[in-house]
Amino acid sequence: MAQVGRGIPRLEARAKVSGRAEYIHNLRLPGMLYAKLLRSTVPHGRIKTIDTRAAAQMEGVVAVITGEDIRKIIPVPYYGPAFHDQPILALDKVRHVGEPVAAVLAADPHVADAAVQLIDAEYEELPAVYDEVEAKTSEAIVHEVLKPAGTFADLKHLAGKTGTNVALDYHLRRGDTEKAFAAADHVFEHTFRSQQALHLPFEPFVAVADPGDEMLTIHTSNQTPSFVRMEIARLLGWQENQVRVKVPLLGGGFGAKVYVKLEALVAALSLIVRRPVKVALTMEEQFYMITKHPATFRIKSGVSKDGKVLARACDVTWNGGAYADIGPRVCQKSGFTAPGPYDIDNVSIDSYELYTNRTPAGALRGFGIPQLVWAYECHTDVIARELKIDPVEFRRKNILREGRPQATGTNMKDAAIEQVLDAVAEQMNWSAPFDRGTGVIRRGRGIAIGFKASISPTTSVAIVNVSADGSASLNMATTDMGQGSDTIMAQIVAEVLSLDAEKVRVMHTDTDITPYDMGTLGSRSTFHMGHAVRLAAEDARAKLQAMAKEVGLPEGSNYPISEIFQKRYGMQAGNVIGSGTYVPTYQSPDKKTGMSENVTPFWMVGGAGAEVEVDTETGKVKVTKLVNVADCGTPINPKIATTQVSGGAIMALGFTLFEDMILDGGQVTNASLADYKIPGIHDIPPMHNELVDATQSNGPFGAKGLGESATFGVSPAVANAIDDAVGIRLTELPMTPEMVLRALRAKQGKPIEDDR
Ligand code: MCN
Repeated sequence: MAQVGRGIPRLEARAKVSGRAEYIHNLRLPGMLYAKLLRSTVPHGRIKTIDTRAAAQMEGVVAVITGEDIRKIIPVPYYGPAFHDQPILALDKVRHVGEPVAAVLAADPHVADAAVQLIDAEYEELPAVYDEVEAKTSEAIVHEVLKPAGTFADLKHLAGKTGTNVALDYHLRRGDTEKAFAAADHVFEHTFRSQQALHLPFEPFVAVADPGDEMLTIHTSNQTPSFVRMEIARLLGWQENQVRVKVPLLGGGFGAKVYVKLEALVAALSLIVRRPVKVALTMEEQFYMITKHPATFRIKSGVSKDGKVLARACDVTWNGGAYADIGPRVCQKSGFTAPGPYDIDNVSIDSYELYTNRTPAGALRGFGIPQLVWAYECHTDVIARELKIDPVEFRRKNILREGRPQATGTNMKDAAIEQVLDAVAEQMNWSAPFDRGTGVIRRGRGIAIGFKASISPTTSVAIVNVSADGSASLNMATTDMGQGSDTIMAQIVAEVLSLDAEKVRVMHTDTDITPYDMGTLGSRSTFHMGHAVRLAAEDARAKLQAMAKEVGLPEGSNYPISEIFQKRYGMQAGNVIGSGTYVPTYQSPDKKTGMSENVTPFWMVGGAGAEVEVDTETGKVKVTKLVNVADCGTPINPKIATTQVSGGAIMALGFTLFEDMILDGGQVTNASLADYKIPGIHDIPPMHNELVDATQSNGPFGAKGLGESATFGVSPAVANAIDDAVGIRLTELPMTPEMVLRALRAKQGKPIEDDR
């Protein structure tokens, strides 16, 4: 029976609903201490003193540790995937409110918490900058010196800069935009902004470090265990094999738990006290760890009178916060898709990653793409309306089709953009008349489409171990954070070895036994690890076939695997081990022009359609229908794949209508789930979630990534629907009732006075 394409339940479903599934928050080790953190109260300042005496004297406190204590065992205690800019605990300076400054260790977490209150830290405050555009010219410099990490092939070009807040600038030039703007019948220019928001996995960040003899084990809720091992070994000056990283299931990650988060801290603390140490953040502390980039996007298009986009200039400024994390990659990888999935001959892109004194920003489900689609799909809709061309027709006219070059020069292949657009339009019943209402409640509808390149080049390695009874287990470092990777990888092994997927055991990451993977991020696992797993299973199958031949079984016969082992070893004994490594081909963009003939192994495509009701008296927007369509090539597990679409869309709906990290003088004023609202069950509209019938020709079994695709189009689809309903164009996220009402009143010539 075919295993790929089966909509089987998740392999771990029973363990999850019965409470037996393994999570780090439940882990307790003998002699383990809990660490609680003192966090900076100022957004930017020089550390004058940290008085830990009172805390250290409190009964039950084992140690109080500062950055200077860490420096004694790790002389250069800075980490990061792009720049080594982040200290394990603040050193010399603090750069955002909430930055960890000191840690108290105690066997009782409540004692540690109470002792934290006794630490007295004094700072000399420095001028701070919060806005990404202001940061370009601000006198306030967040980092005096920058040291590129040099870890990843695609970030090798990062330069150490001084005297500026720019972490990375990326530029692309194609054709001649200025000439094309001059020749165009119409030129449109808009600026869109998006807010700082949070991942908020329901399992907050947590890690435990357990020191051994010249050896350290880290148990962590993390999406990139192989990187964690490398980075901790680098910090300690150890060999990789002296660090063991174990990752069980995650209660969500959404990009927050990539690279090093708490791991360097627990490692350092545990090595100082020579005992296991756990750091488990509260929900509130998540506001100070990692966020979604706020962005300002200036977009300008030259359009012919019949609606062909002739030129587009994109200027995107990303607010990376206090530490770069993976922001430079967001700036570049997402930056080059800024003109949208459109066939435009003349394009210029300038994309800037800025340091500011906010909580750092990194990867959040979509890796910058939702911020871009928000801008280019609102802009596209305004143009279509101004030119009185139907928004679907306008997009069809300009869409990037198979074989045509994207802005970078890479030819489009297997990107079902038009199919996604058509499916959204069909599900929205676009060609039928639409009742916009007449009274207080007005109705409207809108659509949007977006696309994303995959991160490249990256490596995945897998091992398939076939036992003598014919069962198989899979060793890989992909983290299942809820997206269903364990299940679909088992399906791939089962497909190749003609087993039932339910019989394949997937080992959770333990870097002592699971081989390297770049990370569970950028929706890369199904494609990259999927290939590595397929290759490992094929390798095992080839070895089994060779063994069958060796014991004299006729070629092509379908003897059960267990019988081949029986014949070979005379009993139930032995193993067959297959391994597979996958690295796609890639050409890095030219430094000057930003061009590349092979910038990504596949394109992800997602589209959304929204119907809304706008209450013109209160500004409240109710989404009454949400259509989400994505192209994932072949779905390996159509049931789980569809939940990826609904989950992504609901998350995006939160960023569209509610979620916003509010800052006042650098202080986050809504750092709790009481004040920061994510969508509840009542906010979820009737939804239609669909995967188009497509194949990724270079993908494993025709598959490619999907985990982020449904986040792309929701915000602009809702904004376009609001415009359709009441004729207002919102340019900032989230679109709260207050924003809507202000815009409505401004349109009526009765603006609400600003009392903020
Ligand atoms: N899938 C499939 N067939 C395909 C593609 C995908 O069946 N052709 C299904 C599989 O169940 C697969 C899942 O979709 O496990 C996602 O696959 P893929 O797009 O390859 O993404 P990754 O496994 O690399 O997961 C990462 C991706 C990202 S980047 C974020 S962020 C994210 C996401 O997936 N975070 C999630 N989905 C999430 N889902 C949950 N529940 N929780 C998160 O934190």
